[in-house]
Amino acid sequence: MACNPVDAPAVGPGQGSRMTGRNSRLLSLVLFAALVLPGPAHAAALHADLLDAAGQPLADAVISLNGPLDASQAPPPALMDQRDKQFQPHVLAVRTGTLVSFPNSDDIRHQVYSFSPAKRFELRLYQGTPSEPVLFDKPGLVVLGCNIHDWMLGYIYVTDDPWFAVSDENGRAAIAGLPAGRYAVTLWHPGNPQLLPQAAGELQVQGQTLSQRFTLASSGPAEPPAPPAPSAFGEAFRKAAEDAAQ
Ligand SMILES: [Cu+2]
Repeated sequence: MACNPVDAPAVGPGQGSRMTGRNSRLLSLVLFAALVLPGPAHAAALHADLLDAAGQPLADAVISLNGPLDASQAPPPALMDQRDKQFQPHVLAVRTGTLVSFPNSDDIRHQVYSFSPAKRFELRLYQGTPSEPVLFDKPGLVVLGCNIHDWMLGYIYVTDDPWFAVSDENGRAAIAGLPAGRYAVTLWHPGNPQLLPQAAGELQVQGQTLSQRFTLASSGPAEPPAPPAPSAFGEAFRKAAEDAAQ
């Protein structure tokens, strides 16, 4: 790292003034950023109500916005948990380039996999948190399954859009910190028959909080399938499968 001043081998009498020059350059960069980049005072929030075709609130729907600024920093890591033999959350939205960890909060083992073109992977049968998170480096939909529990179904929606949110059980999704500008809106929900994202027009943001309704082409709420009721045969079969996999 020859360009790093800390590693520079020569410490001469000129260093003091060099550092001062560097500091003043840094200061002007900070001032430039403060003048050019939109501050919190100009940032707006979007409160979206996501509804199905019948006007009912849709949980686990994704809204994403493509707008005036690209997010250049690496996206923060994300979590897809496994709890009570379900993926938790049912739908996780992340930006392309996100590292996702798959902790297992159950006291049994899971074997998570996906055959989706956006990310094919398999985590060997495990308990606790696997050491390596998985990098989601292509936009697209990643459908998750578990080799031990057939009903386990989860979705990771990977988007290039810098702003996105997943709706809660009331169909509400909030996105904060939006600079003023025009945004292209995209919606997605696992109840969509083709699992395809849906363009939803443009949004003009001007520094105020916006409340807006969006209707998704959806066949209705997509509840995660429930674990099958335990039966003597089913339990014995499951145990045999788990033992065989060990
Ligand atoms: Cu499982």
